[in-house]
Amino acid sequence: MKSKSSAKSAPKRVALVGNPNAGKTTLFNSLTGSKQKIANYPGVTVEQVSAFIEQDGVRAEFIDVPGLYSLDAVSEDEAVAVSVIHDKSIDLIVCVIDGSNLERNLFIYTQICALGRPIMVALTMVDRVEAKGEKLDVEKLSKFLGCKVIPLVGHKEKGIAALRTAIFAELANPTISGPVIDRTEAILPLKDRLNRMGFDLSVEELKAKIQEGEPAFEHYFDQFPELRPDFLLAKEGLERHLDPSARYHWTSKVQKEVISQIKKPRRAVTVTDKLDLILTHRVFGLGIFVLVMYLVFLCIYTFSKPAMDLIQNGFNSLGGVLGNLLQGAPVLRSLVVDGIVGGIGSVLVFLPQILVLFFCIALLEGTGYLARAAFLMDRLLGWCGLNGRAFIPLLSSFACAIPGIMAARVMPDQKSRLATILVAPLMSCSARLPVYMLLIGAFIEPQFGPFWAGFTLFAMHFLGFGLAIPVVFFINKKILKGKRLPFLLELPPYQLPKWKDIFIAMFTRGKVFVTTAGTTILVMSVIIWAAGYFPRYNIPAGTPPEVAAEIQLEHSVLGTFGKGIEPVFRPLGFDWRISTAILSAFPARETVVPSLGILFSLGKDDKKLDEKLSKKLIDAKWPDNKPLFTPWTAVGLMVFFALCAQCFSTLATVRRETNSRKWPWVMFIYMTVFAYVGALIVHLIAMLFGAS
Ligand SMILES: Nc1nc2c(ncn2[C@@H]2O[C@H](COP(=O)(O)OP(=O)(O)OP(=O)(O)O)[C@@H](O)[C@H]2O)c(=O)[nH]1
Ligand SMILES: [Mg+2]
Repeated sequence: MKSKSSAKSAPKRVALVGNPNAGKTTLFNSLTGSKQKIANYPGVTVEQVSAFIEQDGVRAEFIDVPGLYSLDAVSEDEAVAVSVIHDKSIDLIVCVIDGSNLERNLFIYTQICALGRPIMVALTMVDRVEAKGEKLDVEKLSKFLGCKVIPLVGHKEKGIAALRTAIFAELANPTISGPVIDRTEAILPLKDRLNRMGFDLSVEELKAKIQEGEPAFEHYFDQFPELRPDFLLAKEGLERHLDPSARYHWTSKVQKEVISQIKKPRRAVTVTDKLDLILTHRVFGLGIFVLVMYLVFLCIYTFSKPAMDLIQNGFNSLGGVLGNLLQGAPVLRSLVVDGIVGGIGSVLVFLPQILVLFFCIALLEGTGYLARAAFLMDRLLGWCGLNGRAFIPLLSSFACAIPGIMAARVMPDQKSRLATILVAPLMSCSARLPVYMLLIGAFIEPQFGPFWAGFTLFAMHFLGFGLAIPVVFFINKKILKGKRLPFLLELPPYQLPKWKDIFIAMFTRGKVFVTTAGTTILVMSVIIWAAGYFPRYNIPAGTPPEVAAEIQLEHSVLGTFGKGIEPVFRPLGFDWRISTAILSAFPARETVVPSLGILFSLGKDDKKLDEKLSKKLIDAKWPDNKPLFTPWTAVGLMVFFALCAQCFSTLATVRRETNSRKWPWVMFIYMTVFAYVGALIVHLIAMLFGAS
């Protein structure tokens, strides 16, 4: 049989550890074919991730961990990495060291080495070393470090094969680390004395005896008081926690020894400094930041149109074909055409926008601009407790609150972390995008043109952010009384976008969006459809189909329920259909789109199948024949969705991250109140202007 013996033995475990932003995840993805998030700022990876690969019959588990600067963990993500380093079941530690920042990156290496674990080094960013006009002597470095060193250009996969081979070779025959900084010198005086007294002990033997802490050995020096000072010196020298200055001294010595300037730096290196003069400028920097954000929303609005139309037409034809096939079975036909195809289709048409949004965010994260944005915001808003460390989680919450809330793990201060978690969902995530796009496309753009359409989209995204400022201020002052920690975020060098990383970001999020459409939204659509279709009402023959559909819907379970809750939402200017759609969106916000779709088209004239949902909303009427939606109603509904906490997954994530039931409730209640009051204010303003 071909079965390999190794397949039965436990897989070997390999951990990739090192400084934040050193390129660990880039290596992890290349080695294992995974699709973990990569971006150009410290603190991207916040949890432990692993994947298995096999080479020559040896199976190995590769583990990617959050980055850390030293073994003294202060935040939760660092604690994860430290526990992996101390985990005795790890067979090999691959210390990932950024060659262009050698001195600083070697610090953690000196600490790991003192643990006496199997170790090797992956030296990344050698392309940046070259760009600086420097030459790094890899062999010399390997001698200093006392282990194997593999030079790499992570994102170009240069050196990956060599790294893989070296890892498996080390697994078979590991190099055990010892302290790289020689502390045995402290033993020498004692050794000399003992040797002179006729005790022939080597440095190693003496070291072992002192470190074992054998009482008999220590008492021995009571008999020879003149030896005691030398013994204490040796003991202290070996045991003392080597202070950081000694480590820095060593790392800077190594840097000087292995790196030499051979050429002038390439222009690209100085570009970072020049760009930062403008982009982190007190005034210009902020202006550019606002402009960049505006451009992002303009791109989302304009670039996705053609793809959207394509998907829309695809779903319409699918509905048409299936409708014809199921001609003989009206219930099934309505379920498939109105419920399933209509429901999922109405959400999936927004996939292009989601992808454009993620493209833009990945671009900002990948070039290194996001770290600057955090820096700017810290300067602007530090006073209210939104410190710089909070901004990366908040800025990524514009994509999705869940990774944003998890990214708050990098915050060492638990109180600020909680405050950040509580406001993260106020940032307008991608799931709100379909809601905005539908309403802006129907009520803002046709009447006010593309400029105001882009502006509205921008304003909806700004709203939650603007509200987060007083909320954090209040939480910090009144509830948590948090203190402010100084903001220290390393600003990584700017770099050109790495298309592969951007693709990964778009792909993963696109997948989540489509999966949600195929699961939660599918289920909710079917429920809404069924509640609107049953029970069948006896409509007198001869009623026009449009009116018949209306009567049926009003007498269905959905209609009865909707009319029941209408008074709650009536002050916001919403009728029972909008109210029902809002409630149906509790599991996931974007469900409101198919719900509106089903509510406004169920059983209507089939010939209007290819009519857009926006058209149906425009045509919707109050019983007194006034249009249901004015631009104000649309804005009110958007404000509601910008502020509400309708995302079950987010609440579950908050429950997990805060380890309490209280905080998700606090979040849900305060956001719902905000949403309601926000929409109410919009409606009152509309009435003031006589527009409603
Ligand atoms: N020029 C250059 N860039 C690299 C190299 N390896 C990685 N990068 C880039 O460096 C940035 C950081 O890479 P990541 O793999 O996310 O770093 P990480 O160590 O996992 O970072 P954390 O998860 O934050 O600890 C990304 O923008 C990568 O594209 C390299 O060898 N050369
Ligand atoms: Mg990472």
